[in-house]
Amino acid sequence: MATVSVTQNRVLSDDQIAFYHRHGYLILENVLSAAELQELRTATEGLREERARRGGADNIVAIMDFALLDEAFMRAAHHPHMLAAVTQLIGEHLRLQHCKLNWKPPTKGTGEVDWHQDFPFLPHTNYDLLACMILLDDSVPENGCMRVIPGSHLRGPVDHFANDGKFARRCTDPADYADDLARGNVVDLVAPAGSITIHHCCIVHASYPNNSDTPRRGLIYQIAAGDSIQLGGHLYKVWPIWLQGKDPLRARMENGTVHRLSRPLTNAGGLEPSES
Ligand SMILES: O=C(O)CCC(=O)C(=O)O
Repeated sequence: MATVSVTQNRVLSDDQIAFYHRHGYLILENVLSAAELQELRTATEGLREERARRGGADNIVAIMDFALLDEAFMRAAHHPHMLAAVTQLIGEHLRLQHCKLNWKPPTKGTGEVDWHQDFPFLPHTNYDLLACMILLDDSVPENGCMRVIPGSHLRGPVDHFANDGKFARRCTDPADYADDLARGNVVDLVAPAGSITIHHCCIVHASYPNNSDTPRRGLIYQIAAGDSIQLGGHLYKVWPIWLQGKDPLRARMENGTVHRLSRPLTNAGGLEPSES
């Protein structure tokens, strides 16, 4: 696969980089041009129409791997400003770990997401893993914006398993968010359409339901440093999609990265003979 050269652009100030490392998130306002935003909205509408033609419901909430469905989405994954920012945060070799279109339709109460971290869904050898969400709509609490607990990423992965041992897809110990909420240590990621929010894989976050009359569409690109290797869990097909740089062919282990896996390590596709 062709590799893309490494960006040398600095788009984040030192203060923004320090903010990300301290608080675990960043909001980059108005990154996309009007034309870029329009192209992505058109592609998104195309997906909705196609699903409607196939008899799918109108209330789409998530489309996994959406970037494979329209070139505009894959172009957006390579957005130079986004990649330059991510390079400044986690380095020059960047792999698209997976992607998901989160579409909260204007149906009262849809799309609420409970408090969770991303990391327990997809544990890696280190924490240089983050999600960039390109906002296609103005994002506010009424239409279902994300909320984060600043600084919670510094606590590392927290428990997402229920008493019966099953992966619960949410923080199972309220102590991991309730005290923060009581103290007001919570930030709503409010930003205009065309902005990009970035959040660390260990930040505890949630998302409001959409209670407005308009959709809230967000394109989420989960990006891993080249030497951050997935250990198991959900979504663990490894995408050989290098957004930038190349495979450094090494795994960097971070102290303390011992995790329960949310799924057994099995070969979902079955065993295939292969040549070595
Ligand atoms: O769509 C959102 O607001 C974010 C949802 C979320 O937290 C996630 O998909 O991990």
